[in-house]
Amino acid sequence: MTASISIDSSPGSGAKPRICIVGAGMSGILMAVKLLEKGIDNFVVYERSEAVSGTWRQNRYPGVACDVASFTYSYSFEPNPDWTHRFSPGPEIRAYFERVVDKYGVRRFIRFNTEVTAACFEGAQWRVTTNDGSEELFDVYVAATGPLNNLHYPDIKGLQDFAGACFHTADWDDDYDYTGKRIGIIGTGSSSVQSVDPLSAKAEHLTIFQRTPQWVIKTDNPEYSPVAIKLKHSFPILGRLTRWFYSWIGEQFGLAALKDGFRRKFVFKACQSALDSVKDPVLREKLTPDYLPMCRRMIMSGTFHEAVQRANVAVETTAIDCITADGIRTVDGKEHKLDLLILATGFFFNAQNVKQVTGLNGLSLADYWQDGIKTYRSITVPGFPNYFMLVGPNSPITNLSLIEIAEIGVNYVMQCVDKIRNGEITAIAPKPEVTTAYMQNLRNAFGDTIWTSGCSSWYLDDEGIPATFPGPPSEYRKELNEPILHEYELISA
Ligand code: N01
Repeated sequence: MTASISIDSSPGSGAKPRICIVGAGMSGILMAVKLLEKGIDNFVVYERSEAVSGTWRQNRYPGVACDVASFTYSYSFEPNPDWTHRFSPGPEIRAYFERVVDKYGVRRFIRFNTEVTAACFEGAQWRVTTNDGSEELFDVYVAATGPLNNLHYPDIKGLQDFAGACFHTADWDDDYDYTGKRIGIIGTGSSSVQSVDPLSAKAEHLTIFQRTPQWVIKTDNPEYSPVAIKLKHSFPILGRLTRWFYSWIGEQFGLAALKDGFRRKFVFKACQSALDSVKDPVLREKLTPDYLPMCRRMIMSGTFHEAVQRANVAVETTAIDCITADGIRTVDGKEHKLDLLILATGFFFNAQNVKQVTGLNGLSLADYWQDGIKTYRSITVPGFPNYFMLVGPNSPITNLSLIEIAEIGVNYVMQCVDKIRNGEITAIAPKPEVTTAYMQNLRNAFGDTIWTSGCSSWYLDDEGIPATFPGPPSEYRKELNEPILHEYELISA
């Protein structure tokens, strides 16, 4: 395909800076709304799929829901008194984002089915290439690609040989009717735990293949009554108070990960009491982790403990030997015959989703990160001017509302955009030495957290480099309150 260069072809004024947003999920939509709020319409949102809402478009498995309360998992400027549950189901969240996109006039800026395949900083601009071979120039690049959407398929012998239906939780086959089927599900993370109840309610049998048991907190998820919804419409303060309360809970989780004390005891007790509700001691033993609660991401579920005790549900803890045409063989030689195999095996963390990002001096992001991901305050990277990551690596994504994190990031990017508009800067990239010091501080702080207490998780990579933020959200908010320009190199054309 022949490459073509077109500049300023998007809707918009053509005024500088021209902004590229990659991803029309929660954070990309937010970025677009905030630009439009300031009267900036010179931007493009690239979306590789045919629809908005990112993770909520991609994850359609039975039981999918947010494990963060809906009143915090919504934009601060767009409260939704109509949430039906404390933890609303995925389709409702997706509908919320669709509504926001239309209400704020974002849709016309989105290029659907257009994947950014490469981005290269040249002169003082980003040359962005898309899958149709076209190229465009931008002053600012905002990666709104989300931390968890590159599907991880397990490397298990024989996976291709399975003759039944097989799909990943994040690539659900909506047409497949699992009623009366023998189902196997590999993995015990949030996606698996959320789907155990609806799957087992219809399946002939469900076997959960568990490699590592997880701590699951029992969280009731009542449906809000029409009266409660009406009250929230009449008194918006109620929604704000609920939001504030759940943000406060998030802060306590962040603090509990840092320090021993009453907060941690409270969380430990809540996990433990959920396990106590499992009557069969053998099953309880299987489900009991050998690491501390909160070391991995906590799982919230109001249905799991009851569903896992159903007669048609089994938890298999013997390691998988291979997958056969008929099902799964465990290392003890036992054959598990299956009609449907579900891979609830998670994602690759924070791959940035663009195959080739090239910054100053031809350095690729992949090469810069080959020894581990390094960021400056989660949002920028040395050598990659005006490259901003929303909910980037090292942001506090542990059981907090990602929307709150994205709002902090967007506020920071908007301040940088303002500085470009008023001529204060052209392009900025964090100083390498400042970034090195920042990462060292993160590592040091991580040593004092529960996340290093002896478990493997995506919070730390193989080199022990933290992927999340070792502090409560309030501290992160302070860190990204405003850009500290002397910690940046100013780059001109
Ligand atoms: O994936 P996971 P997830 N053989 O990575 C197992 C978010 N989320 O999709 O623990 C056998 O947590 C793996 O085993 P082990 C949330 O942030 C949010 O459930 O590595 N097993 C593990 O059990 C979450 O953290 C919501 O030993 C294999 C599982 O697969 C993140 O998404 C809802 C294996 C993967 O668990 C990911 O959750 C859902 C193998 N070869 C998800 N390979 C909300 O509500 C992997 N596993 C917002």
